[in-house]
Amino acid sequence: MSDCLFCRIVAGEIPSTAVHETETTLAFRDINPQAAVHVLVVPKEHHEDVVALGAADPDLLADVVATGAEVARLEGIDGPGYRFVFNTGEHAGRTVFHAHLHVLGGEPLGMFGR
Ligand code: D5M
Repeated sequence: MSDCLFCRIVAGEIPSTAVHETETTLAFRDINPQAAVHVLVVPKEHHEDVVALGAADPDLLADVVATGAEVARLEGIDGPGYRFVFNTGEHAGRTVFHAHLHVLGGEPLGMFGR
C-alpha cells in the first residue's frame, strides 16, 4: 500500500529508528514518545488493524507479540515491566491504519482511562 505510512517505513521510503527486525516484523521508535521507552512493532505485510490481522493471519499476530517481547528484552524493560497497547478506532485515538503494537515502559506508567 504505497499511501500507507507504516508500509513506507517498512519499505525504507520514510526514515525510522529501527530497534529490531525479523522476517515478518519491524520495530522502530515512536516519533512522539509517551514513555521513556516507546517502540512500535508492525507486521511488514499491510493489515488495517489488530483485529483484521488476527482474523487474517493469527501466526503473524503472534510474531508481532513475540517481537514486542524481544524489544522489551533488548530495551532492558522486561524486568521492571512494560505495557502492550493496540489502539482501535476513534475513541482510542487511533491515527495510523496499519496494525501496530505500542511497547511502552522504562518508567512507572499511569493507569488506563481518560
Ligand atoms: O499510534 C500511531 C503512532 O504512530 C503514534 O504514537 C505516533 C506514531 N508515528 C506517526 N508517524 C510516525 C513516524 N513517521 N515514525 C514513527 N512513529 C510515528 P495510534 O495507535 O494510531 O494512535
